[in-house]
Amino acid sequence: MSQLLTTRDLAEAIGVSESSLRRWVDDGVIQAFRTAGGHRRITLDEAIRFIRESGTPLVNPVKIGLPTLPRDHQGYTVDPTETLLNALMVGDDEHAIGIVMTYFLSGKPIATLFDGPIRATMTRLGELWKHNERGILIEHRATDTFIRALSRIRLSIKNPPADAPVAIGCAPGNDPYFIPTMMAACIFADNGVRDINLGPQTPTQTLIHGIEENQARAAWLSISTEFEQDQLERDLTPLIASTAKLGCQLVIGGRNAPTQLRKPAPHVLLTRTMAELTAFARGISAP
Ligand code: B12
Repeated sequence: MSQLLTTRDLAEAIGVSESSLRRWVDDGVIQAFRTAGGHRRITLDEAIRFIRESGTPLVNPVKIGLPTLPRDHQGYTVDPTETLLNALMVGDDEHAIGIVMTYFLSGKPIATLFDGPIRATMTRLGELWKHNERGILIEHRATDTFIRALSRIRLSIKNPPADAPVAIGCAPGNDPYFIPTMMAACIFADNGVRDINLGPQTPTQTLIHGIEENQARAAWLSISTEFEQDQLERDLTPLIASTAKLGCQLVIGGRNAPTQLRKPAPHVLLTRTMAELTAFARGISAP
């Protein structure tokens, strides 16, 4: 997936004429370089950036080396969870990442990819260890594959401008789950908020330092591990107090996030999906 594209490849992928595409290259709308023979070449990452930012539909992904999404017998695209599962079961990470990237470029909001096929695939793989002795191997390998796909998605989203509001977040101490906090970072960046992802196993105090240091307007906490109620309260209490003092909104979500707080606080939002996080991020970035 690191090949260089010709102007014809990209033109055919997005259904425009090659002459329009050459013009966009020459006007600097698409970054390209020239070979020794003077031919324009475009990196796949640049093509992905252009397709997303311009909102141009990807009509023929195969032309840029990406797989097509699965279709039903009438030709309509269908949920790619089964295709992802099949690829991940046999360790075909390139196909799995390709499917994720094609979906990402299909024009649908990224929250639908995160709450939909990626979550569904990981949930199904999480059941495997009960029936299949290779289950844990497959699950760990798939986690790595999705981490790589999400990195690629994040790199394809342009960094919001330096004066955009900042959101910082993580999974708490003793919570090793990487994928959901990466998703949250992508959601913020895609909605015009500068994202700082501190990753899994992050002590509460570290998040508080990060909020202070970056004057973050929002913080997210993704809780996947099942914590004792008392430990969770102990972790959350200083975070809720500090965010209130610093004028920072706090959004808490994840499989094992609390559904309510003992003492509700107006600046804290408990929510469950990346679709809801998208609405929250838009509210943060709105002037
Ligand atoms: C991968 C995985 C692991 C990996 C994680 C690797 C990594 N670095 O990320 C490792 C190997 C570390 C692991 C360990 C364990 N795991 Co595990 N794991 C999983 C698995 C298969 C996938 C998790 C995942 O990434 N899902 C994908 C994400 C995207 O889905 P999600 O978390 O639901 O997130 C969505 C929403 O919750 C929401 N969301 C998430 N965060 C946020 C944040 C905000 C702000 C918002 C708004 C929304 C939001 O949006 C996301 C997209 O929709 C799950 C299966 C499952 N059902 O999830 C089991 C699973 C969670 N694990 C399980 C178990 C048992 C364990 C272990 C106890 C195993 C062991 N014996 O050691 C340990 C416990 C570790 C711990 N301290 O908690 C069980 C838990 C059962 C239960 N009681 O709930 C599960 C359900 C598997 C199963 N079916 O048995 N695990």
